[in-house]
Amino acid sequence: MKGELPLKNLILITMLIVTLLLSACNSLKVPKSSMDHNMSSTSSDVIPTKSEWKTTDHPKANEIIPVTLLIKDKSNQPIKSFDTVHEKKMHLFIVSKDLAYFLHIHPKYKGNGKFDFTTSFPAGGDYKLFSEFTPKGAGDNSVESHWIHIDGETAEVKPLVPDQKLTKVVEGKKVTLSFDHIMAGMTLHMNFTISDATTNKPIKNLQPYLGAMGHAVAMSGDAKKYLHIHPMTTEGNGPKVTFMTIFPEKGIYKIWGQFQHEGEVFTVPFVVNVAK
Ligand SMILES: [Cu+2]
Repeated sequence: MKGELPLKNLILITMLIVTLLLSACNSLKVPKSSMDHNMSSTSSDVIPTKSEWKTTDHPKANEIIPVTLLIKDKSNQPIKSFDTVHEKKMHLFIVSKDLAYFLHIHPKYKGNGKFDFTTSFPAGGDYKLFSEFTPKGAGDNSVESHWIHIDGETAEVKPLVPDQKLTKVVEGKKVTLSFDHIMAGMTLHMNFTISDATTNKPIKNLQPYLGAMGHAVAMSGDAKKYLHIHPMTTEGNGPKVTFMTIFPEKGIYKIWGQFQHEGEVFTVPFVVNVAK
């Protein structure tokens, strides 16, 4: 009996290591394909897609605008089934060209590759729409993006300037962003630490939002690179939520963290400079 113990321990330890490695792999879901839209068709996990976007002629600011998009495969056939990822078949992000405006919505699936939604734009100008979805059978999500021009008075263009201080107060929450390092092309950890802005007490009762303890989206200053990042652990409900990602290139990025607390979703933006 005694002689079996070390072997049993060895098996247990091996199993533990394997489990840890497997869970590490799962959490290492760096959205490699979505990092660079142009690269998505070369990733083996990603099914190449095309998209067709339709909206009203000359859409105007502050009007409700219907948008439909059709997702097709590379031979122009509609893709008919999609996986539900983070509770939705499609996640859609709308940003103004200067990244000052940000919206995260979920178009409705109408079948036969077609999604639709309505939205309104706060001012005239150019906006970029990023849709993220996973065709059934694909190992990773695809991203289709589209620029839309909105008629109307334009908002003042705000230049993107990296934040001097990575602490912000948003909707009664004090949020601090920190990194283990912030260099392009290397896996990094990005932490959001959230406390109550009035009492300064750490918030430990964040709620899952779309199946994760938080979501983060990052875009390069030119709105070309798009990253949708999920937390690497769903353990605990705050105050610290850690994300893992890779910024594909150096430069200025805007990051929006989204979290849910007491039934309300709040969005906290930061602008950072990613070094080479
Ligand atoms: Cu979403």
